[in-house]
Amino acid sequence: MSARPLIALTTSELRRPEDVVARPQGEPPKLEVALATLYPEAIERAGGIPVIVPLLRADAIAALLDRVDGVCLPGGPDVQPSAYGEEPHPELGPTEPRVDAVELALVKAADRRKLPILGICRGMQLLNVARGGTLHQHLPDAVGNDLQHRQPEHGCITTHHVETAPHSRLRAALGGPRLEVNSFHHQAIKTLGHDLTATAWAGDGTIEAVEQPDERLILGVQWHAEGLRAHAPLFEALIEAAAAATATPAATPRRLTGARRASRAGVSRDARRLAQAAG
Ligand SMILES: [Mn+2]
Repeated sequence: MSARPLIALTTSELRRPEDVVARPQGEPPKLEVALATLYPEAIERAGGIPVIVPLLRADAIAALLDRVDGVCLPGGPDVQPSAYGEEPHPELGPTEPRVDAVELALVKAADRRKLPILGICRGMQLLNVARGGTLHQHLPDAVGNDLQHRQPEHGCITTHHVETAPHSRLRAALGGPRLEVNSFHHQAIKTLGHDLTATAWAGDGTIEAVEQPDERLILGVQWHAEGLRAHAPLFEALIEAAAAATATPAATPRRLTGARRASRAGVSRDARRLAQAAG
């Protein structure tokens, strides 16, 4: 049986001590990383093993990415506009520049290693910024308020639809030209980053999904796919791509025994690490 792919799952939210509820028998409130459990659950259900990534220094990011097979970027706070050369808009939400720096470095390191990436909500926006794209800091300024992109309903409820591009991975994964999605964002992609193409749009023209139009799986969706069971195929696509990226066909002929296969895979992985040591 082949190894289950390891997926680096970043943590984009920090909870300040003043935002943490003190429990009578608990530890005193302190700075915490926060991540909805829906993300690791979706990765595990799709066949991967989530590796939850805290704030790391650059050398640790490189060392981590040498050992994982794919990346998932979750939702979270607004991206600091200085990351794409803009001044803050009055409606900009709270930002976490330290988290931005770690995640932007992680995307660039993943790109150097050609790892598959799935970005969700902020994750898609961050992927776009890492590739040199820009964001609408407050979407109503660009498209008005006819369509509610910040729904009050629970994440398992869909509130608007998107039209998908023909021949896109997105349409292939989820089927059909029209998808029902949830929506929890007040920012959106303004200009696309390099090697990204839009593959879904809301009725008001908002870009709701991006991908890289080549063999490598780079997928971003503006909605919270981790909360929609019908969108599990997006996580399955990530795991499949991660498994394929790690497999080295020449090193794993079918007739090898399990032990020899593991040993060969170890050798090829070490070679891959050496080759990528510069990155
Ligand atoms: Mn939306």
